[in-house]
Amino acid sequence: MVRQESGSDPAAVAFDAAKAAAARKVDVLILDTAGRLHTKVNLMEELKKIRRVLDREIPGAPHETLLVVDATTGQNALVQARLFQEAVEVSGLALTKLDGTARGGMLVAIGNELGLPVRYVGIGEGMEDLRPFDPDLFVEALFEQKG
Ligand SMILES: Nc1nc2c(ncn2[C@@H]2O[C@H](COP(=O)(O)OP(=O)(O)OP(=O)(O)O)[C@@H](O)[C@H]2O)c(=O)[nH]1
Ligand SMILES: [Mg+2]
Repeated sequence: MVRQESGSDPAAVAFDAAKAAAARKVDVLILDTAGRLHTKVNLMEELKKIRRVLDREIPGAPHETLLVVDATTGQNALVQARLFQEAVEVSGLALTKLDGTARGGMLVAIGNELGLPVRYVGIGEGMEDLRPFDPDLFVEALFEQKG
C-alpha cells in the first residue's frame, strides 16, 4: 500500500506507487482514485496527469482504466462514461450496486455508444461481492420479474 498525506498531489502518489511496484517487481499495481465529477475540470486534469506519469514510469501503463459506475445512476452514466473516456481513455467498466432494485440497463446504451466492455459487477458490500461480469446472467436478470 503506497499512500501520502491527505491533500497530496495524486500524480505524485502515482509516481511513488509506480516506483515501488517496479522496485518490488510486483505483477499488478492498482491505483484507486478518489471519487470525482466529470464536471470538475481540475480533477479531470489530475487524472490525465496520473496517466502521463504512469506511462513515463512503466511504458504502456496504465494497461487498464476502469470506470466504476453505480447502477442507480441511470442514463446520466452514459454522459459520465463519455467524458471520462475522452479524458483518460477508459478501457472498461465496473458496475456496482446491482444487488438493489436497479438493474443497470444503461449498460446497454454505454456499450452501444462507447463499445466499452464490462469487467466487473458489484452485488453487495463484501469482498467476494465484486465479481467478473457474466453477460448471460446480466441479460437474464435484466428481464427477470422482480418482487
Ligand atoms: N450494496 C452494495 N453496496 C456497495 C456496492 N459497491 C460498493 N458499495 C458500498 O457503497 C459505499 C461506497 O463504496 P466505495 O467503494 O467507498 O465507493 P467509491 O466509489 O470508492 O467512493 P469514492 O472513493 O468516495 O469515490 C460503501 O458503503 C460500499 O460498501 C455494491 O455492489 N452493492
Ligand atoms: Mg473510493
